Amino acid sequence: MVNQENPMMKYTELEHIGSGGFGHVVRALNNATGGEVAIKKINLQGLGRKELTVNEIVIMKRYRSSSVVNYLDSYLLGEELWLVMEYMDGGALSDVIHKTCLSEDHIAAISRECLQGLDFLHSNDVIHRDVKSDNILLRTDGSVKLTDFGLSTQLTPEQSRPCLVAGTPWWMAPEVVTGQPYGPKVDIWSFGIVGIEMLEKEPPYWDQSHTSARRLIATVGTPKLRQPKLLSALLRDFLSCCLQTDEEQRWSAKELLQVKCEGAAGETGSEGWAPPPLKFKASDEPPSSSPPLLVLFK
Ligand code: 3AM
Repeated sequence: MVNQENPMMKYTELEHIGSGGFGHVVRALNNATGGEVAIKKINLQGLGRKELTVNEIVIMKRYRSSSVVNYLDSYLLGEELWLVMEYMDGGALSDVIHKTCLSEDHIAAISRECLQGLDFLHSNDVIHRDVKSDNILLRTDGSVKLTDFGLSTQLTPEQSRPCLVAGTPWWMAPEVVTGQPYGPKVDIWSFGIVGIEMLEKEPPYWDQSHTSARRLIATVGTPKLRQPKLLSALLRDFLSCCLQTDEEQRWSAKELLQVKCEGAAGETGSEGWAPPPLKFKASDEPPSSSPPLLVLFK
C-alpha cells in the first residue's frame, strides 16, 4: 500500500506547519517538480492509530476531487507513516475563523465549496464523520477542501446504517450521540455546526465537557444561535435546514446546493443565498490593529 522508496530523496522539508495527537505536518518541496506538498507524519504507536491511518489512506486514494485534499503518496519509516498530500497554503478554516470576521457572503462561499465536497463523498457512499473547521483547509486562490478521513466510513449494502459513535463530540449529530443507526446526513449536522463556528467562533457547548456536550446535543436538539436577529433570514434558514434534529427533515448536501446556494452549479438565479466566487489573497498591507493572516475579498 505504501511507496517503498526513500521519501527524503524525493522531498526537501521546508517548515513545520503544525501538530496534533497523530504526529505533525510539514511543508515540503517535491525536488523533481518544484511543487509544494504537505507531509503528515503519523506516529503509528497510538491506540487504534494504524486502523485510522489505513482508513485515511484507502479513502483518500480512492476518492479524488477538487473539493477534497488530494492524496499524493505514502511511505513507512519505522513507526512513522508519511502521508504526502497537496499543500493548502491558506491553512485551516478554524484559524481563519479566529483571525478574521467572516461576512455572510464569505460564509456562503465557503459553505458552497464544503457542500460540494460532502455531496461528492455522499454520492460515493462515504460519510466523513469528522466535519469541523479544523478539517476544512483553504488555499489562497480561494479553493476550500475537506481533509482528515481517518474517521470516515465507506457504506456497503451490508453496513448502510452504522451506529458506531465516531467524531468530535461538539460537532456530533443527535443520532450519533444517542447511538442510533445513522447515514450521511450526520455530516450535514456537523457542517451546520461549522456554520455556527463561522458566526460565533466556536461550536455550541464549547465550554462544556465531552460528556455534557453530548448530553446537551441529545436533549436540546437544534442549538440556539447567540444573536439570530443579526443574521439574514436566508442564513438562518440555511442553518436550520442543516440543523434539523430529525434526520428525515434535515437537508442533504445535494438539496442544499441545488436550492440554497445560488450559482452552485454555475447557474445564476434570483432566489437563494448568493455566494460570490471565493478568493483569498495574502495580505500585503501593513498590519493595522490585529491583522488577519488572510485578507478576504469578493
Ligand atoms: O496547527 P494548525 O491548525 O496551524 O491545518 C493543519 C494544522 O495546522 C495543517 O497541519 C496542522 C496539523 O494538522 N495541515 C494539515 N494538512 C495540511 C495540508 N494538506 C495542512 N496544511 C496545509 N496543507
